[in-house]
Amino acid sequence: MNNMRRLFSSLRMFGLATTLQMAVSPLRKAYHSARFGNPVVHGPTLWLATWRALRARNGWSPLPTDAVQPGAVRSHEVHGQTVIVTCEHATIHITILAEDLLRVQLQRPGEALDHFSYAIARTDEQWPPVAFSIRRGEEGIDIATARLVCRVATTPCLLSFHDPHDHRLITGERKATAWHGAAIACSLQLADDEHVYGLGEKAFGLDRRGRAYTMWNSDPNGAYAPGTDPLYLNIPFYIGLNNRRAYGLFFDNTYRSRIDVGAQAADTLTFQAEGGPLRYYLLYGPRLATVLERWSELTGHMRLPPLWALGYHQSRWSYTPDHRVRELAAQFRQQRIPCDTIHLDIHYMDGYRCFTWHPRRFPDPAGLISQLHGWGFKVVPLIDCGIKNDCSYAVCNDGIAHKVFCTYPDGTLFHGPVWPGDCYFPDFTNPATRDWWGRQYRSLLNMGADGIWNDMNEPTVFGWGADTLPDCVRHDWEGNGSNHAQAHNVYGLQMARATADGLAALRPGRRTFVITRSAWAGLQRYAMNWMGDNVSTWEHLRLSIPMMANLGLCGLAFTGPDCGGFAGDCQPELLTRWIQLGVFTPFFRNHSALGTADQEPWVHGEPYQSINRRYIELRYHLLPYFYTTFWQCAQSGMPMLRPLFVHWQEDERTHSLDDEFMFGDALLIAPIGRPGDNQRPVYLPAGVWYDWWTGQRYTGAHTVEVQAPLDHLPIFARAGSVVPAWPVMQYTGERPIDRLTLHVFPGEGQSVLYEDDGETLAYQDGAFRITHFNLNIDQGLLTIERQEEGSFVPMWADVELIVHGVDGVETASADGQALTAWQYEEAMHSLHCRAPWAQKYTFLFTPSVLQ
Ligand code: MIG
Repeated sequence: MNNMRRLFSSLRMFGLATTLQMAVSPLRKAYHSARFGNPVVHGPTLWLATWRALRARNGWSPLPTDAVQPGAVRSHEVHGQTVIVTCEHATIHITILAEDLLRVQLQRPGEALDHFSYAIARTDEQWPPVAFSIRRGEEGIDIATARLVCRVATTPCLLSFHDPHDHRLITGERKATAWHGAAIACSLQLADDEHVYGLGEKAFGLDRRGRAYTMWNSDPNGAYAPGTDPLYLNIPFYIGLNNRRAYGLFFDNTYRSRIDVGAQAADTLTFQAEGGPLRYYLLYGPRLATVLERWSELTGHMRLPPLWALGYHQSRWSYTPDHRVRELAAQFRQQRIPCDTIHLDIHYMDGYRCFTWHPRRFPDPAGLISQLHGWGFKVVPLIDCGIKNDCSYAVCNDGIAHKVFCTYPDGTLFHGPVWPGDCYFPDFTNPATRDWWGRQYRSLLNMGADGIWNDMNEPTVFGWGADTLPDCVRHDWEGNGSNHAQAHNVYGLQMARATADGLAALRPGRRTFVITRSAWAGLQRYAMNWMGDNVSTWEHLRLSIPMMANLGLCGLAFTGPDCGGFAGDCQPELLTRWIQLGVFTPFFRNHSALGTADQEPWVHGEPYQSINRRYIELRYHLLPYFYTTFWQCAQSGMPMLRPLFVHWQEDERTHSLDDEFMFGDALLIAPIGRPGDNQRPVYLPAGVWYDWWTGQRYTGAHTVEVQAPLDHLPIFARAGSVVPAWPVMQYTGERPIDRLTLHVFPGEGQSVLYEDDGETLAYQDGAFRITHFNLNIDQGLLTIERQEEGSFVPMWADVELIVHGVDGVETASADGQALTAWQYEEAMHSLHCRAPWAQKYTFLFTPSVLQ
């Protein structure tokens, strides 16, 4: 029944040719299976489906009882930063990379020791050596840095990790590290009240505890539902919050694997992989911010995107033909709804051939793009990874000539159906292929494309059910040779890398914008992702918050869902609430599937249209603040969108809270996620808070009930912060920006503003400006002191101060000069005044006002 439905919808969506391809694909697979063995993974489809279903139902079975373990410790020796522990059946290498960062790697007899990983950005030599000591105590061998102790119990060998005060962080489970054939497993104990976060893109709530997850990048074959696992992007990195102390653990293994977070046994976390090394990195806090910072050093800092990427993006599958794209662009400007970027989905191509344009639908792409540029838009076309097997298609022929495509072990090319029909798949683990791929973008860039959207790169091959390349397919793996079982999970990561590096080479000096659906740990140093095919439902709106939060904790902070939902028709109220949330998602793109109702911000008329406009305008108003949060993330790995426990780690009430979040240091956002709701409870953590809209003050550490009619998104600002803003513009290139607005929330605290040209790499050579604000309040006297570093000169000349939550001022000054031209806004309880860019501002309030 399901298959019939799928057949029908595929006939409608991909056309006859592709559907036929799909139909013959099982036969081809059966043939290859007979020829190359490995029936489990690319065997006949029925076999495969049964196997999948069984596996899904039963979960993975643990390694058999005769699995081998390291056994008792025989001896240990130190080699540079590594302690080598020799056990009866294997050797364990414990490398001290930093005081709070260790790598543990198991070496089985006959196994070469290999640290290579696509996730890791920093080689061992790039970590400055740190001191450590080795003590033999009663409980085993203690390998201690100033911040972390790794205790090796000796009979049998068992690792545990402690802080310097001997608080236990984690302990290996007895009989924990084991292997059987190629499969490996490693178990750790979870504390009773321990929370577990991370693991990449998972369609579940914030805390990962109590479930088992599969790590195998997959297209769920149409939209996913809450609870669908796995999805497109998996990262075997988790953060444990154990007794309020945070640590991170990265299982650096790309094979099909599973992480059981207390599902089988409530107090055990087990990582199990079908192959590859048993290697993990341990990152110790105890502050979460420290773990995030180390993680970003280990896997690489986020690339600073161009400013326009922070604007509003509009997409659909697909805006076609060209005049529809023009009409769309014109609508935005006529409606005066800000928008920076239009995405072009697959129909712009000629028969889904990457790097081509459809001759009738898009006869003059360069002309179209230059017109859109003239209106201030950027254009981001989609490129899939499958290259159509077609002897009249230059990219295909060139790829064959350059040997860039993946092959079976006997050297014949792997091919399988995707949108264009039968396709070849570039091997992105080959540096030469990545270069070749990067060069393919030349024509798109010459026509004016501003960024690139990579899709289907799990990689997905059509079959009956989501499918991919067989395990036996060969990969170059940087010249070392490997197969798809190992390369699968990094395929999307390496494609995004090839794309980003290609763009950077073609446009030196300019920042790149690459969006990808699939990836693995470390993506942030090349590109960003969106969260795939969701659905236009309230459930999906709510789900997107913990999904983004956990991706951010894994280093992939620049992310977002399809705003308004991909599959299904979006109802007016849902779209408006989703746009309100979208303002505070790092990636703000409205996208919708083929055949769904229009979803642009104006389609539902009033009152929705005006509210939608007002909120998209708020995004543009706050761009300097957003941009600063991106810069902070690029510096220190602190995500833009943060679950509350990132700042209030000690407050247990934040540990599972996933319907509100912080955006940056100053703003707490509490979206409305249910139909008809016009109020909601909001938990405000310790401290003083201001309602963004009314200036009302709240004392935190409790829950408040907030009114939220359709035009109201609850936003709270932390006392003691400065939120920088600009006048609203239609697109980020609209110039000049003549004024900087500083939203001031009285209290004590520090804030920062980061500025640069938003486009080039000149900031890497010092062309930036960082402004620090220091707020103080003393008996009604509010002082804002400012310090700056860097040489960048912004284009605004004028400053406006808006002091929130006050009822009147006695005197105000800028560098000692009285400020007189101030206005009072009754509804907002705020004071507005123009001022010079001074070193110090003071406001003396009527004493009763700020208590
Ligand atoms: O199999 O390019 O997730 O955003 O619109 C569907 C068409 C292929 C999947 C992407 C979606 C995109 C669609 N693509």
